[in-house]
Amino acid sequence: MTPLMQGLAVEARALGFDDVGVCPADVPMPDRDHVSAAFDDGRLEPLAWMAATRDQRLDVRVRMPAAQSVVVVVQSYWQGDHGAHVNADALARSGKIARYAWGQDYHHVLRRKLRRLRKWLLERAPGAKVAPFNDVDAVTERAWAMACGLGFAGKSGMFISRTLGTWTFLGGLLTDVDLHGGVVPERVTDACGTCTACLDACPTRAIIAPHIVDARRCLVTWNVEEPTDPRGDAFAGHGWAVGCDVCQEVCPWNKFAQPTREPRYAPRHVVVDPDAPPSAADVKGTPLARPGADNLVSLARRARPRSV
Ligand code: B12
Ligand code: SF4
Ligand code: SF4
Repeated sequence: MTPLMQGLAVEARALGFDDVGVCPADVPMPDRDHVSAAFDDGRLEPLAWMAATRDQRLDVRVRMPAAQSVVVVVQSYWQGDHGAHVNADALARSGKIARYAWGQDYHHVLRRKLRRLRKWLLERAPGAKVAPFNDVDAVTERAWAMACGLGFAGKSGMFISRTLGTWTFLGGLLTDVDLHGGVVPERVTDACGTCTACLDACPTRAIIAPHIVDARRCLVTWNVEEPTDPRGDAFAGHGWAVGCDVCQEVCPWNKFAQPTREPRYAPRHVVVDPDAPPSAADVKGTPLARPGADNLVSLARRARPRSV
């Protein structure tokens, strides 16, 4: 790691990121063949927008040919269980919202912080190319978090930090500045051991084998990404109106979860009550805008079919 990267890491932590790492952009992307296979086997088929950027997802230098470094940041969003924020009656009659979607949209929060990190770097490396990425950008973030030595991908597919668990968002910077000084970080070895809790608990058997999530079966595909697609009706909501946290709730690595330091993630909505759903104005600026306010009642009904 160069002195410039050491400074950037201090800045990243001051901005509220909980971990940060860097690696050379030309290291082979971890799990590249597995990501490629997910496209070939049709597991990502409902997410048509991904196929259009397949090449970039397999190689960051397609996105930025001059890239020298990949910086990855990790931010905890852990705020406890649903029961800590809503009473038992409301919980029983409502569809649950996955924890990532309780507060302000993480895309807005991370993007703002990453833009500030980019500005910090540009002040010290004028004229450099620096491209922030987060979620919707075609960078396979879990793979690069592993390449930066920040953790490993569990059998659930989740990126697991040994110090933060799984309740984290990822993002980063792609840049033509050499921030690694030729040092390739040591990888964190897979530490699932003999545990199979996530495979056993997944309500739709979407984790079809260790490390392999079939997006065609994952609840999140049908209650966030494609909420109106009739194919989603094949899967009951299993209590979840938006997203699903089951494979994280059972993960023993989450005993290391750290409470988020981000006030903008303070819970606004933790359940969708089908009799009192949030309005379009209520969900503006939150991840609930993705499935859309118009779909929340039907998603809550699918989550709790007997309660309506
Ligand atoms: C498409 C997508 C989805 C899809 C498909 C998920 C999937 N597992 O493929 C759907 C809509 C289902 C989804 C669900 C969720 N997502 Co999502 N999603 C993405 C997105 C945009 C791309 C992921 C991707 O490329 N998938 C293709 C697969 C093949 O790649 P991968 O998931 O990265 O898998 C890695 C490993 O599992 C491993 N691997 C894959 N197959 C195999 C096979 C073997 C044998 C081995 C050894 C390894 C291996 O290789 C990959 C790279 O290392 C990323 C953001 C991004 N730009 O990367 C967010 C992202 C992965 N999602 C995120 C989150 C939070 C979620 C949910 C938890 C949301 C929720 N609570 O409702 C769930 C978790 C479901 C799960 N168990 O994975 C976070 C994950 C953070 C973390 N700590 O891991 C990300 C990084 C967004 C972000 N910026 O924070 N997601
Ligand atoms: S998010 Fe839910 S449905 Fe998707 S893999 Fe995890 S437990 Fe299964
Ligand atoms: S629940 Fe167990 S098998 Fe699944 S990711 Fe966590 S440690 Fe690994």
